[in-house]
Amino acid sequence: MEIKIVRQIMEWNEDCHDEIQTLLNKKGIFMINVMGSPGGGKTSFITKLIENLRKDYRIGVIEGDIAGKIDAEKIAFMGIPVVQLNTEGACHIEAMSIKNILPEFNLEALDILIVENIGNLVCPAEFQIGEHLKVALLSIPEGDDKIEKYPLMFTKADALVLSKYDLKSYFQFDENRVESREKQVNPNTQIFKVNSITGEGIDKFTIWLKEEIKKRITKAKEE
Ligand SMILES: Nc1nc2c(ncn2[C@@H]2O[C@H](COP(=O)(O)OP(=O)(O)OP(=O)(O)O)[C@@H](O)[C@H]2O)c(=O)[nH]1
Ligand SMILES: [Mg+2]
Repeated sequence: MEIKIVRQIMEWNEDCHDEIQTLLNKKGIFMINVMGSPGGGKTSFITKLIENLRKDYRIGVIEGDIAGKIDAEKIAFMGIPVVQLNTEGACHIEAMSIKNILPEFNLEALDILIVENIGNLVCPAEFQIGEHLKVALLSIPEGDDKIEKYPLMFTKADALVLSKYDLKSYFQFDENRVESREKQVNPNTQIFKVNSITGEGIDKFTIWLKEEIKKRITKAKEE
């Protein structure tokens, strides 16, 4: 079976990922790729995370959507620099798009760049976009079988955020099933339980993220 075209795109994309990382490392910017299903709670999670981080870090956001600027408007409303990327049909963001968008930001005035990927559990997992960290959201109403059905997303994730955790009592969601499956596909993934309406659980994620950023800075100094 021929998969040439896909392979070429992946190789090309991989180069671009490295190029972006080199630039971001030079500027001291930490990039986070937030992925998950449509409506899984990505924007809500990002806004709560920004509230926690903004006193210590200068944050920028790239909002990925197939169309429109609804999410970018929510971020702009917070006074955070944001660019909306419309993929016009593509189900994931590619590194080249990020590279093209970076000049839209004042990179000297950024510590963290958060990218909200296109709502999809499949394609975004396949493409590196220059990020230092991948966060996968799985909301309670989506069901506890998603790691088995969409393993790549959860294999690649550095953090698994169980979002809409406040809805747990309304759904037959077996948390142990999710946790044990995640351990099988990626024993290094950190699991967090959050309610992005009240902000419950975001503090724990923030503490972990700050540690990851520190580790990256130490590593960059050694390089
Ligand atoms: N109860 C509850 N609702 C939530 C939570 N997080 C998000 N929601 C709701 O879920 C809906 C979708 O949230 P968004 O944050 O827009 O989800 P998204 O993943 O950014 O959606 P797309 O960008 O369209 O893929 C909204 O109505 C939110 O208010 C949560 O933790 N608990
Ligand atoms: Mg969104």
